[in-house]
This record gives sequence, structure tokens and C-alpha cells, in this order.
Amino acid sequence: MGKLVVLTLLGASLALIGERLLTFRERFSSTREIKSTEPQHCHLIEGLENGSEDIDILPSGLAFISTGLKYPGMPNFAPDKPGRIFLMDLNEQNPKAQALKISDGFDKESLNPHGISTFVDKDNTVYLYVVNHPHMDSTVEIFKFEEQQRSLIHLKTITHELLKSVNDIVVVGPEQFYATRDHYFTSYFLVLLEMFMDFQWTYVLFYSPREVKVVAQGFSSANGITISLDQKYVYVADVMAKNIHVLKKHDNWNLTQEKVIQLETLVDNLTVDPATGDILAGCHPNPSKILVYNPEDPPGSEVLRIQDTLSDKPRVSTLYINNGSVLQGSSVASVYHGKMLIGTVFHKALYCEL
Ligand SMILES: [Ca+2]
Ligand SMILES: [Ca+2]
Repeated sequence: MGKLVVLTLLGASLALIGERLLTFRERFSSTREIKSTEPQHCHLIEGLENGSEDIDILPSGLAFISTGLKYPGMPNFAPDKPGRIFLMDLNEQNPKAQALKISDGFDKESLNPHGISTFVDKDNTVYLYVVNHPHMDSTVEIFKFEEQQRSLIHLKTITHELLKSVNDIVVVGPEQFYATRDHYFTSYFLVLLEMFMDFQWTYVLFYSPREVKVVAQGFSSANGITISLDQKYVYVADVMAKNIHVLKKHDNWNLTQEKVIQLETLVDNLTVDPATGDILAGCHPNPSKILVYNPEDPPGSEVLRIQDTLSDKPRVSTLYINNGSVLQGSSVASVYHGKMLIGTVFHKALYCEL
């Protein structure tokens, strides 16, 4: 009897591991062949060489770009340089990227910026919220943007026991935001185990000074987050599950699932086209090539546009795809008046005219 139980348990464990291996391989497979599709007028942006993980464009056309992310398991071409925030004015004929000065009193050396989100107050003051990983921890930094001085004034560092392994945020009011947690564990070995076993223990958090709570959970790895133009729906990318969750926002800030848009590529950051409300998704078409980086056979880049998000059949089209010969590891795309910026986790950034 004892042997039978042992054999049954062993068989069940092997079946589980086999099933996990297949799913894992399918998720990270690099076999997809990529035929480049890109707008005619694109060029790499000078000065952005070490990642541009997230990009947020103000209604005025000023684009904020977070650069220099150091993230366990991801390549980094400048491990000794602190991260920086760059600005581009997309109203200019030939926009240039310019690093923003950061006010004294903030530890600039430990800036390791990840997801970002802007917020414009009633008095038109612009705030930039930055997910930061100082010493691989997770904080949210609030900066006030001084347009004339091209600088960021540091106002506040937010920490909270639920703000762990934060990937991206979307600000919805003064000091109110949703944030995604992309891993449950923090040690690299356990993160690998978590990815392999697909525990689905990651979540979306709502933060305000009065209340902090988990508002959506059960994601393999919650990554990019943004909000619809009418502020009624929150869009969350589950990168490992290759899908986008459309969540309805309620008056108490809770979120309920409206639908899931399944894709065939790993989805990183999301933005919304201010002209149409379409979702733009920065995607990883061959993720295994990011985890095991080889400059001779680099990971590609992919940007998708999702139209009619709330309809029964959202339409998905490719705005940009490249096999890595130009752009590697795209994580975000953002548009303004026929111009598109594409950022990457660790590589360069692209400017396109659509
Ligand atoms: Ca973002
Ligand atoms: Ca991300």
C-alpha cells in the first residue's frame, strides 16, 4: 500500500513537472520567425542606449522616458551608471532626448527607474511618478516637473509592505495610483521557480494615503498598466500569460474583470492612443533570447495596436516588428500626433513617423 502511494505521488509529480515544462517552453519559445514590419520613417534616438523601459507622453507632447533599468535576469549595458529620466518635446521638428536634472536631496546614484506615469493637477502642475528599485527594493518616487528648468523636484518616496516587486503604475488622482506587482518572490532562484510553476500570485494594488489594497489578483506576472481615456477601465498586461486584462473601475477603486484579450506574444507596458483610445502594447516576441542574451542572435521587438477593446472581437494589428537587427526587447510604445516612440528594457529607443 505504501509503495502504491509513493508510486502514485511520484507519477503525479512527474506529470505536473512535465506539464509545467511544456507550458514553460511554449511561453518562452524562440522559434517564431519574424518578418520585419515598420513605418517608413523611423530612426534610433541619439543618447538613449541603455534601455527606455517606459514612456509617458503628456497631452502637450512632452514625453518622459525612464532609462537604465537594472533588473535581475535582464541584460544591462551600463551596470555602473545610475538610471535617468529623459524628456523629448514631440512638437519639435527633430526632437532630441535630454536628461532631466533632479533636485538635490534625492539619492540620484540609486535611481533605478522602471514604470512611470504622469499626472496633471487641476492647477496644471505636472507630476511624474516613478517606480524605483534602489538597491533592488521597490519604491514609488513622486517628482514635480519644472518645465522651464527642465528638471524634476523630488517630493516624496512612497514605500509600503504591499508595494513589492513593482513593475508599473498609473496615477489616477493626487497621490492615488494603481500599481502592478510582477513577482511574488524577490530572490532570483524563487522567482525562477515561480515562473516555472506559474503560481499566479501577483496582483494589482490600489494606493492612496488613506487606503492601500489589492484590487485584482491571480496574474502569472502583472506588468504594464494604464487606464482608458474615459477613466472607466484599467488595462493590465499579464506578461507571462500573453494577455491583456480589461478591468472595470468602481467608485471604491476596486476592479472587476470585464474581459481578457489573448495575444500570442509576451505583453509588457501598455499605453493608450489619445486620439483613438486604442491600446498600444510593447511586446517581447522571443523572450528566451532576453533571458539568455546573445548579441549575435538578439531578441526582437514588437508593437501591437488593439482597437475596439470593449467589443466582442477586438482587432489586433502590428505597428512595428523587428528581429532585433534594429531594436531589441521592446517594452513600450507611445504615440502623439502621428509620431511614435518605442522604448526597450535594456537596448535603444526608436522614433517613428506613422
Ligand atoms: Ca507606465
Ligand atoms: Ca514593464
